[in-house]
Amino acid sequence: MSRFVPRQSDASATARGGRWPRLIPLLALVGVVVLLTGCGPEVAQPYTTITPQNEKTEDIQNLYKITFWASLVVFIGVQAAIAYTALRFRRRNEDRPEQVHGSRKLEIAWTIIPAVILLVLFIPTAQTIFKHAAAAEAEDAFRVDVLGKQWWWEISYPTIPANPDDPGQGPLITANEVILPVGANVVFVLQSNNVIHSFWVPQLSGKTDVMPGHDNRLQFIAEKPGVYWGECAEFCGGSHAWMRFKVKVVPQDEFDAWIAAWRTPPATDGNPDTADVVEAPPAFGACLACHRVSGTNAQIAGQGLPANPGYVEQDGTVVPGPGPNLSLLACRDTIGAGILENTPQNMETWLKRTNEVKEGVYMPNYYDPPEGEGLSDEQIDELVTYLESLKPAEGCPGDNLLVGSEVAPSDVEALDPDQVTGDASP
Ligand code: HEC
Ligand SMILES: [Cu+2]
Repeated sequence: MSRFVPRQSDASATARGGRWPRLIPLLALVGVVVLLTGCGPEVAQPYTTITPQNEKTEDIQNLYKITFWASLVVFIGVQAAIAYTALRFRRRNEDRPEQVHGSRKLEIAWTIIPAVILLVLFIPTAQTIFKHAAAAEAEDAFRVDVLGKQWWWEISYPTIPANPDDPGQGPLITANEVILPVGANVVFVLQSNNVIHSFWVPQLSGKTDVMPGHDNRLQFIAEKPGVYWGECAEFCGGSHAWMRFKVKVVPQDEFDAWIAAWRTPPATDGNPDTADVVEAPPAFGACLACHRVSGTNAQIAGQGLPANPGYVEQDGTVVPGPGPNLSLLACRDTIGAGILENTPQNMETWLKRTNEVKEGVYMPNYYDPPEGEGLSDEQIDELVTYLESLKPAEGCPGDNLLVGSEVAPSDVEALDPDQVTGDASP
């Protein structure tokens, strides 16, 4: 049976042709919508991969461009061949066109062309991979250890002692915000003892997996002051989507001021009568199993990579593992690795409804525990006041640094250009 459709009558051909003009506005509309998705100030899309902010992401962007243009050439070539074939060999009469079997020329061509395209993509890709892998081994780099937890990040600075007079106190440790001095050649050592996470700051680097039992390294240079958003890019459990972080790149003097402030005891008057933790409300005692505040005697919580809280150790004991280090907590933009903006109101919500706010969270709810013996509203208020006071008197790092990637679209016009110290805009 012939697979050719019988010729239409003239009348129905016209009717069929008549449908197209009506589709054109619809197609145009779809096209416009698709185009619009690419609009808006680029700096306001901190998770986009196509606004590189340092040499490394420029290099990645260049690979992307090569791939894009190569794909475009292939696309146009294929479309042209389809159009040519359809027009040149369209049915003019009942004869079938010449039937051929095999064509050496064609087969050689469609073997060689993809091989060439692959080489064009492979060589620069391999060069870029080796260039940056070598940089991650640099001995003189500024090392930052990143521990992937469920579902937050512990950040420690092995070269910066918590207390220069007492090396036994270990390194400076923080959580969910990586503060860096501008220009630093940073090597991140990525570690996990739970599941696989992936550390990703789209504007500063590609992603690198955070593997249990294997330390991966990731290097980049923080070239411009700015606030860059990152997230966990490997599904790691129920609250994976709320495992976000920020990289705040600040001038060296602000970085030094941040370290000094981190080492300074909190200047709170939360409760001048308690000596337990420097001036912390007594209710904070419940929190000490998992949290530390530098400069106080709240130093008993674990740090580093012990098991997650509530995890049963081999000898049968359940250990409360470490939670985020709360030093200078009020400087963090968010609570719970991005799930709530850091405001007093939200801090109250976090403490009262911890497990509702963040699914599967390893922090117990102390306001309304199953046993019914929770913290009172008053105690929660005290805790909120205390936590919100944990910041340096001179201001937080990056405070005066309204930079591209931090700016929400609606803020763009309101920005005072003189305030923008750094320039993260393309
Ligand atoms: C059993 C351990 C544990 C105890 C006890 C505990 N927490 Fe937590 N806390 C955690 C963990 C784990 C997280 C990280 C949760 C997440 O983001 O997934 C956390 C997060 C937080 C955060 C957010 C920190 C940030 O940078 O986002 C605050 C604030 C906090 N806890 C305050 C408290 C207070 C106040 C208490 C006492 C009433 C307390 N916690 C008791 C384990 C604990
Ligand atoms: Cu994760």
